Amino acid sequence: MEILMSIWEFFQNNILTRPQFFIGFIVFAGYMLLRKPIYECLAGFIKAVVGYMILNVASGGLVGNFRPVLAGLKDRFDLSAAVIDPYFGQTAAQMSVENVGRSFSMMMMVLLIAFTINIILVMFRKYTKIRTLFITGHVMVQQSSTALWLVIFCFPQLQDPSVVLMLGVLLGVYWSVASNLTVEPVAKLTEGGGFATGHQQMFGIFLVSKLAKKIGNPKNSLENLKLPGFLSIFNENVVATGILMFIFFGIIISILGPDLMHQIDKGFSPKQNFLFYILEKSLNFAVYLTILQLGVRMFVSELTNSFQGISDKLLPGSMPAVDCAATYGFGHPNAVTFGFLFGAFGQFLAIIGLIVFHSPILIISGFVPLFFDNATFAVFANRLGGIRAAAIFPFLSGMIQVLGGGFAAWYFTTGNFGGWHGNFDWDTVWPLIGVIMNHFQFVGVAAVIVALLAIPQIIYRRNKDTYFLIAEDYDAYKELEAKKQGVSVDKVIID
Ligand code: ASC
Repeated sequence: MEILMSIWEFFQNNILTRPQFFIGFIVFAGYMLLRKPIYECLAGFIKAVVGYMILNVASGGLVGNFRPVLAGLKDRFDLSAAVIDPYFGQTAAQMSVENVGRSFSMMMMVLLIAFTINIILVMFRKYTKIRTLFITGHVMVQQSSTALWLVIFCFPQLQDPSVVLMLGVLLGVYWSVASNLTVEPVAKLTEGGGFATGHQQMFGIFLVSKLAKKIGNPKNSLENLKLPGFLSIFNENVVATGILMFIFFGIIISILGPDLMHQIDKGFSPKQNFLFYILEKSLNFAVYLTILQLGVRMFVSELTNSFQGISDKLLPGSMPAVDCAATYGFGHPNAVTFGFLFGAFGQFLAIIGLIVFHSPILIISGFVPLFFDNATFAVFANRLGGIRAAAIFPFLSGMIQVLGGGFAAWYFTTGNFGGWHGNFDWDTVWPLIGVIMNHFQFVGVAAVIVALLAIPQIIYRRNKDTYFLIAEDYDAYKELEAKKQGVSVDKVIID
């Protein structure tokens, strides 16, 4: 047992929570299975690892740069408000767990069990219909933390081993089922990119991809937008992002004022002019988005090529579920910015609503849900429902994030410690799971697990002929769809 635990600890510290290596080893193994020469396997490993690390630089830069700016609003207005952001949520969950005298270190065991459950469900995919392995390590840590508090909140008497076991199963089932929901939307967006999304808004991606075509028209997408006159400069992503963020963060940073900014941002040198500081900070957004796209392209192309080896020989019809940002390289670059801004409108409107209606809890926007969830929704929505859908869904999502997150921070009391997880699934599906667990106790947990496991079964039953094919061989899937539609492959409509 002890040896097993130290192997797990090694794996967890060096690979699981460093997804670049996880992806790198998957690429290496994939190329080996394709019988590529060893030097090509090694080259693939390095490109995948470096690509993922570039993505990390970008998302870390975005988060590090802009999270304090939004959270600063709380200090500026002296609010006792909860920040809806997974980093704040993780801290609040840890403080909640420790506040009732329980050990937070259980979280790591939860991670082990949940990950094992995911592997088992994929191994038995013939019966479970689960095609995805969730490998976004830092997100898994955040989710285990919040979910640990939910279980302790609902079952205060339950002993540690039972907490770990029950939550491990519940979370493992959620990772498997939710990431599996993104297989079709991601495969269609990326034209067989060979991955799914394993992040914090998987139910949201599924919903958006089901509803987007009902709301808008893919012909009116950002790709086809022709802006007249001077507005045409907005067609260029760096320009559009730069200008929009200068306005957006210009307003927020001006509200915070230079004194507070000096306190919360050590990078703001006392010698720097405030306006130039705002300009630099805002344009950083465009810098990181450009870097992000570069990293994504690099690791995704390696993953796509190499995963053929794994899905041919090892786990047919399976794929890795990775960071949501991996999809950004496959949409219009402006969709990402668009989603962020409309998400912000939705969030701000809902926050005003909380103030006006004297909500028992106040919420401050967190950067991670605001940007990463809504940018992701816009990328999917734009493909299927054009600009209209890319505006409406992030806007609605923004409102849902504040209202659902506000409810959760109040109901599960993490608001007392200043935060809640805040990403889309954690403002919708998880508060619901929590309320069910709280009311119906063990029966509730069992019902949730059964309901979750039924989802892939239902989807499978609806698309028996293509269910595994779309994950295994996208070209063959397209051919089959073309045959069904009675058209040639280049005319087939995949929506
Ligand atoms: C998260 C989180 C991040 C970002 C990043 C996006 O949920 O914790 O740091 O999203 O994964 O690329």
